Amino acid sequence: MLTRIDLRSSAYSAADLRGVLPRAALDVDAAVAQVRPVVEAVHSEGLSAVLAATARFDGVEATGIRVPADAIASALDGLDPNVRAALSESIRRARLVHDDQRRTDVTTRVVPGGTVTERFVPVGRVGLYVPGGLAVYPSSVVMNVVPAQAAGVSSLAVASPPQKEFGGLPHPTILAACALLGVDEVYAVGGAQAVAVFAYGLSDAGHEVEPVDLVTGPGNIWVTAAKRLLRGVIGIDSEAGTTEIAVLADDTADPVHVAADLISQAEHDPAAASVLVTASEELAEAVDAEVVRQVAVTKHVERVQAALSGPQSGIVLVDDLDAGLRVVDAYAAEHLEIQTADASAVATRVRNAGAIFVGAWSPVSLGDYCAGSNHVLPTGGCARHSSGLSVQTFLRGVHVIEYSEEALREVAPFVATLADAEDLPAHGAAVRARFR
Ligand code: HSO
Ligand code: ZN
Repeated sequence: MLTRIDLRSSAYSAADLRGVLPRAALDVDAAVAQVRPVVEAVHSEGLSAVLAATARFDGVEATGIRVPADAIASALDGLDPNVRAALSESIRRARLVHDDQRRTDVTTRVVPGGTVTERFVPVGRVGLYVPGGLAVYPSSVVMNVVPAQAAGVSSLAVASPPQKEFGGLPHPTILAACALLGVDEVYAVGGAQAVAVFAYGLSDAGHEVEPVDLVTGPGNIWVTAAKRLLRGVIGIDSEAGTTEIAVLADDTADPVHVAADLISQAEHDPAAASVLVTASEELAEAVDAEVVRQVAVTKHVERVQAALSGPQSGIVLVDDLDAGLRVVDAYAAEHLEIQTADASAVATRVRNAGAIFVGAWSPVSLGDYCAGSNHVLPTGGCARHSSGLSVQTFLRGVHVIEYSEEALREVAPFVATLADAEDLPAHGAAVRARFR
């Protein structure tokens, strides 16, 4: 079922590898052109444009977007107790990890009397986007809200598309997750219009929304396009595209597990990518056979089949583990599983991946829900330069500079020399003026 890409006995550079590895092409720029009118309408016309977009794209006729407090409370009351227990555990573990990872301020004494401190300041107000669409992701509420709260963000709003079958509100499980996390500002709005509301706010009487400083959270191509368009007006986390899993495996891996993991992420979207990288032809055969067997009985068979047979998925055959590591580094998967002998040691050699899942007992699904790690991760090769969502996403490092008179006097000649070298003598003068 999976396409074979045979890279054995070939010597590709990292850049060439990127060209031959399977990857979905997402034309965000084309989508930017399409969302621009929606975003501009929200900016200039406010609520009426939001409601028009909601009617057009979500098929929901609404008079406002704020989800009433009692709807959030009753969503929690109606939540299946098992789901509540599982979400609570997911929150508890995510808090353990994210609270622990909050950076502390660092002061460096550069010279006697001269210090530079990096002070970490939380972003003031954040908008968290939670997708609706093919699947409902209360887990993404957890993954966005927990790091923001761990960072100390004081004002948090969530937006999620209105659902016809739930009276134009976001899915009740999403509302319940908000309630569990203590988030009470929730909007029933999706797509580009949601990002526009976050960026510009709304000033319609009785429907006011404060603009936010930063928008995070995954979304479909329209959400991504709107984030790209509005970046600058707002900060954004990263452009989260369709889910990817790469598995680096050797003949010690269990093909049943590898196939199950490839299928698990293919379940998200027909454009999802599942890639196995191995030097073992035997494993490749066994995984392929297992995939066929398991796909036949999986619930979302059409989606999974489309994802696995698409050009973005496949089995990459390599000469050996070293070549496999070069491939996974070039691919820079959102999720990378290491299912090899001595997996921890192999994992330390990986440089590019959104998150690394080590060994037989750490599947991606664990990280999607309950490992404590974050599941909002860079896709499309962005793991080469970006990190997933974390407490750091919601903090800014501000340098605080404090020098004494003596410390400044001592360094003044160097400042003056560099200022002259850049032909910016007023810079030097600003220092000299203090010592006349
Ligand atoms: N694998 C997705 C996250 C997710 N999975 C949510 C299930 N629910 C992107 O990391
Ligand atoms: Zn997933």
